[in-house]
Amino acid sequence: MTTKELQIFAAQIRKTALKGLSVLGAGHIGGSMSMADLMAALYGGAMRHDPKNPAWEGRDWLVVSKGHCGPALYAALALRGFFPEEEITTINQPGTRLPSHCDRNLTPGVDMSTGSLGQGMSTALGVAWGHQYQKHDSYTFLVLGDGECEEGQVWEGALWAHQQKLGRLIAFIDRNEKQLDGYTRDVCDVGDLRQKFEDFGWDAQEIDGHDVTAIQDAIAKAKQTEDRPHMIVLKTEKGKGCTFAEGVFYNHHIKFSTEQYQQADAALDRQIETLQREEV
Ligand SMILES: Cc1ncc(C[n+]2csc(CCOP(=O)(O)OP(=O)(O)O)c2C)c(N)n1
Repeated sequence: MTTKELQIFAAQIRKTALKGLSVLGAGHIGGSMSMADLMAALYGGAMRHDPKNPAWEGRDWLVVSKGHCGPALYAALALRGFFPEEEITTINQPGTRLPSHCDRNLTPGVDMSTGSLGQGMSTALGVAWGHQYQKHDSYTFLVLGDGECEEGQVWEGALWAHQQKLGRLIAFIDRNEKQLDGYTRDVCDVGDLRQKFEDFGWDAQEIDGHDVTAIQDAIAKAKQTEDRPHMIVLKTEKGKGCTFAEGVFYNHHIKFSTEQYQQADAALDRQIETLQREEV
């Protein structure tokens, strides 16, 4: 995909996630919006996948450890054709295949069940180690939250991934500076996460997490180093691109009205139209 196509894909991911959550009028809006551009970069080219064969052996794996942000992942999967787009409106309702938190036994394309923060680090390491042991060339992608990095399990994993030289593990931190109940710096300051992972022996970068091209370039750069795990810290904004959540202090899990949804949806339509009109 071109940069413009990726930007449009990211807006569509936001639109689709909001559409799904609008049925109940509530959900994890903030963290789903902040990682939408990452989902676009991954499913728009950086990650090997086959919507018609989600269990394809040659695929790259994705572990969304901040599993409460399933809606952003489901939106990308629906738009790529892993399941019918209309199914997005069943999010978190009885009998759905799209529960609030990611479940690999329910959703086509979800590689790992997540939701208990910190655990996705360990499961992703297991997947990456398994691929390395079996000499598969698949990459394992992992998405952590910055609040999640307060979990000790993350740092235990950071040590072990370096020890095992997991060069095909590419992790991201959605550094939106907020967690459930406020700013990470006020609750338990995680500091300079790029520097910390570098100190743990990882190849580490920090980039604008809303720049789809920068994300793809950072992934390409990471792939050039084969003997160390990779961390890409994404500087993001919680609620990004959603009119009723962006710039709002508490936007972790929020209720919203049909009118708020319609305004947010219309703003994303305008963004898409502007992108389509632009020359480059
Ligand atoms: C082990 C564990 N403790 C607490 C929670 C409850 N919880 C869900 S989301 C969240 C905040 C996560 O913040 P962050 O990782 O920064 O995610 P984001 O802001 O990107 O949504 C918490 C504490 C949980 N899911 N797992």
